[in-house]
Amino acid sequence: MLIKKPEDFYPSEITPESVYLDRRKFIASGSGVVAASAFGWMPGFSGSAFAANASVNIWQQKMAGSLSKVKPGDFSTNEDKTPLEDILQYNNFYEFGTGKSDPSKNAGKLEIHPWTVKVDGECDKPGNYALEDLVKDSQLEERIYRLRCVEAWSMVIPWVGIPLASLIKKFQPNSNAKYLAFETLYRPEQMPGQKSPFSGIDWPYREGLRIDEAMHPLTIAAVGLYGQTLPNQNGAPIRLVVPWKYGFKSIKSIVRISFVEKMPHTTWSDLAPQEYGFYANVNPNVDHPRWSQKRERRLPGGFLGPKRIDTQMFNGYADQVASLYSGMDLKKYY
Ligand SMILES: Nc1nc2c(c(=O)[nH]1)N[C@H]1C(S)=C(S)[C@@H](COP(=O)(O)O)O[C@H]1N2
Ligand SMILES: [Mo]
Repeated sequence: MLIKKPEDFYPSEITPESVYLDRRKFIASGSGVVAASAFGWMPGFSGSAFAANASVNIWQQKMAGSLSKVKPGDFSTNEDKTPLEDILQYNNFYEFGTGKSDPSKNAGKLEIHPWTVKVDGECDKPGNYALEDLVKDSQLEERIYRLRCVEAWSMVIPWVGIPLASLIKKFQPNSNAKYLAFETLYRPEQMPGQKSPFSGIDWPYREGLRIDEAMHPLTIAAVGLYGQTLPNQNGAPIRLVVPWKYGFKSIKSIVRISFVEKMPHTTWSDLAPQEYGFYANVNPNVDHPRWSQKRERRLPGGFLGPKRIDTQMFNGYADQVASLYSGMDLKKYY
């Protein structure tokens, strides 16, 4: 199955009524950010879809010290942030199902501690790293970024993370390392979407970046949002965030990072290469074969309906990243 085209989910999943109904469910078990920061994400919602899980609690406790020292990072937008409940309940995470509300329903069982990231390939410090050791002596930063999905909706999310470049430096890539390849966890017992034939995906979910893209100061490894550890449905405990690219590049729940010489295979361009390229830079001038990319629907909608805005070149980050692609034909390298 392909990523849904906008008409497939518009407007049924996004009418103010349905957002309101979902929100009621959410608010019934606590009140948004306040509940979340007082009790942590999952415990605050015990008895609801956001079931507590011991591994989540352990990870939150381990991260509490670093999260209390988050500093504002560079490049943050001052646009209105998308409310927490929308970020928690409108997700793409096919490991938990293809529906927008499947991840919030199904991701509560995912165990995120202990978590190991395997680093291999063209680098001098390969190994199996415990996530806490990777994050331990890093200064966490808040980055309020636009997230633009290829399906033509967008959010503004206050991530907490570390520049990916600072992680990469620890692994000491050698001169053969031209690309990075990333893999998501494969654990069908806790990820029901991996048992279902409907996605068509050859698991694990894979993504990749050119090394200069990976080292760019905008690229982060996110470990939190809204000041807390990452909710499971948003890619706990660690995910990539590449804000000038379509959302599918920002791979969730990473367990492997490989330094490679050749452009790696990636999930969506393997599934439908004519629709999803390796670069996947946000570009209003290059339409998806089945829909326009000129505009986007910013979540949440207003009382009168969806909020539609123009899509910006490189998702508004052209000043920072356009030089990475100088001389490249972006219609060919989409
Ligand atoms: N492993 C994995 N990562 C993934 C996806 C996925 O299905 N599996 N979906 C991608 C897509 S299409 C988008 S738009 C973003 C959504 O991130 P969010 O749910 O945190 O907003 O995650 C991306 N990362
Ligand atoms: Mo997406």
